[in-house]
Amino acid sequence: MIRLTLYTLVLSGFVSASPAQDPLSLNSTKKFYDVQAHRGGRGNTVESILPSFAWGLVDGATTLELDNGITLDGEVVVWHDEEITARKCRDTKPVVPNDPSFPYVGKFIANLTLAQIKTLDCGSQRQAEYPQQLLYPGAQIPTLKEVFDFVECADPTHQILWNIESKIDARFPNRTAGVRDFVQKQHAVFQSSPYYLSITYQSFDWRTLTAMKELDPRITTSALIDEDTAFMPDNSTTPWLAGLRLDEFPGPSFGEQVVQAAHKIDADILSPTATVTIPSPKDPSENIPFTTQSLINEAHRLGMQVKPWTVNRLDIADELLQWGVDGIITDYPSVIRRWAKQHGRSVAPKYPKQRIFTCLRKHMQLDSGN
Ligand SMILES: *[C@@H]1O[C@H](CO)[C@@H](O)[C@H](O)[C@H]1NC(C)=O
Ligand SMILES: *[C@@H]1O[C@H](CO)[C@@H](O)[C@H](O)[C@H]1NC(C)=O
Ligand SMILES: *[C@@H]1O[C@H](CO)[C@@H](O)[C@H](O)[C@H]1NC(C)=O
Ligand SMILES: CC(=O)N[C@H]1CO[C@H](CO)[C@@H](O)[C@@H]1O
Repeated sequence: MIRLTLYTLVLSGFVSASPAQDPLSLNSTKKFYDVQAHRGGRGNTVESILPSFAWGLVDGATTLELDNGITLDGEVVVWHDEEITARKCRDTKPVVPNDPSFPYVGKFIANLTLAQIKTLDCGSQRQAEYPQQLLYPGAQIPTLKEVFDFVECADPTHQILWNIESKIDARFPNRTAGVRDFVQKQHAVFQSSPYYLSITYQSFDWRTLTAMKELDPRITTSALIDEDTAFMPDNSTTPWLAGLRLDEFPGPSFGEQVVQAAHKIDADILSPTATVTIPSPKDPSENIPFTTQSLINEAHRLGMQVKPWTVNRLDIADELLQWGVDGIITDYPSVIRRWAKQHGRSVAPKYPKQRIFTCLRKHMQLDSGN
């Protein structure tokens, strides 16, 4: 009932203006080259905790990129994985004595309450692939609202942009919340935030993108895609693309088919992997990059932007820039920012460090039992 009410309200009252005519959404996009700090900047800090986003601001990101999961009790949390893994998080104590769900490591976010998740220490372990990560022992998985509140403290004039993903599993409905829960719960947090119109909504599961557009056409959407979601090895229809099959689009190239499919669901941005090659659909003995010049040209022809991920190598960034990409999602925002600047792009200002860390101290909740 609550869901229906929200849905009806939004549809009836709020959503008549088109995004292009909305003066508030204008400052969101065109000012700076879009350097996106992936999970806050995973190369520099352990991912997705408040300090990750602090460093994303220090490093002068244009956009903070992050993922959302939905807890058992319906809270929107900022975490990439469906499951709490021992590589990233440690149990501290059960939330109540003899909690049958304890230990929480190894469980799905969708099967844990926020209170259970808040006992986890997810700031103590440096990932082997990112040896420069700063650690913040005791740091908790934040809710989306906590991230917005902290960043607003450090960015009171709301300059930062957001790219927020629904981490829904299109293959296994029992591992995450469903489409309706994701879209409605994320939208409620977006709408009550001062950053409402500075948010891009991204997903590999294109069902959430179409559902979000239907609920609120003012939200910019970005279609994520890679070799695991574009097609299935057995040629069955992929569960990720809202029922679409790339081979049903005219192309002629694979990249053009990807763009045409994303355009079909009215996505504003296409966000393809830029770090893998795939066997060429024309000649499987040859490998082609997933992101190509023809993909980017076709997107621009259809009025879509292209923002690939996760680009940590400047040779790849150089090639993408030559092809005209509109932004880069990276684990190293400071590196991509100075590279963009060297290439004559205007980049976002760095936020005052002292203010950021004063806000961080105020907003960070360390687990007192740890
Ligand atoms: C755009 O920037 C102005 C200040 O320059 C700020 O007041 C406003 O809230 C921003 N708009 C959004 C949607 O964040
Ligand atoms: C989800 O369902 C699959 C079968 O569809 C089953 O194999 C798996 O154990 C289930 N997982 C959970 C977490 O319940
Ligand atoms: C894959 O499936 C599609 C439609 O179901 C069919 O048209 C196509 O020929 C198939 N491709 C291969 C390589 O089997
Ligand atoms: C999303 C979700 O609720 N997943 C699973 C939680 O755990 C039970 C089993 O303990 C599963 O049946 C659910 O599907």
